[in-house]
Amino acid sequence: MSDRTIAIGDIHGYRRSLSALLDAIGPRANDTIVTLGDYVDRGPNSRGVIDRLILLQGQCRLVPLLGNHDEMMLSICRGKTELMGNWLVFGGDSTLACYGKVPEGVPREHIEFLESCRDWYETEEHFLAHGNYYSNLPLDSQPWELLRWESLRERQPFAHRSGKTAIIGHTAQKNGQVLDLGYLKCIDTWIYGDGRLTALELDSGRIWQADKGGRVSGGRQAEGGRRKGEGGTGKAEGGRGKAERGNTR
Ligand SMILES: [Mn+2]
Repeated sequence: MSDRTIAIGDIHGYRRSLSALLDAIGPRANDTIVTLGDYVDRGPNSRGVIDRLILLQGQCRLVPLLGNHDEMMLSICRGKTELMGNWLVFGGDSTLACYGKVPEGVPREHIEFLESCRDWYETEEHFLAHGNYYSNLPLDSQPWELLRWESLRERQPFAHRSGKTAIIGHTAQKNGQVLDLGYLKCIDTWIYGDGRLTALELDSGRIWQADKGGRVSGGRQAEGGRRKGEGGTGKAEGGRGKAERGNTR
């Protein structure tokens, strides 16, 4: 069997959904799994998610990216306690509760995991990032603030000049479906709300989804070329994009 590259969207503390998804995928040693970030906050078991990802490192090649929520947690664990109020508002309270309610409760191994996360990754035909990108800048010149923090609701980019398809998370698709613009796929399908956790095999377009209870659907091919703009400029969640934004350039 050929080696697969599989992307997994924003997990946000839903360990049960992640485990169910991984059971369905059945990672093999030569597979590459790229997790798009936002492992923590909002859901019930952020600590369990990081534990499961550390375990996954022994089962396949794991490439974890850093999301804006992971960045906040890491900054606070490194002593930037002035960010604490902000973090708690964004769902950090549920994360902290997993670690004895204090940042000092986060084990060294978990901090090292977050420190090992990168900002983006590329394959022959795809590139992967948490939040957004500039279409006209080379991949290695993208500002990290943009990669981690900017929502598609703030700005929907054009196709990247490399010709590679963008695979991103961060902008929750509240219909639970992958946003597919052809040149860009957003696979944050709102597990912390009413949605699901999504995995996408890049070459085949195969999709798996798990709900909060760990029920898995899919293994089906993606429908190609959904309508342009769908889900990219939602009205209902206009406020969240602003609230989530931590940096301005
Ligand atoms: Mn995010």
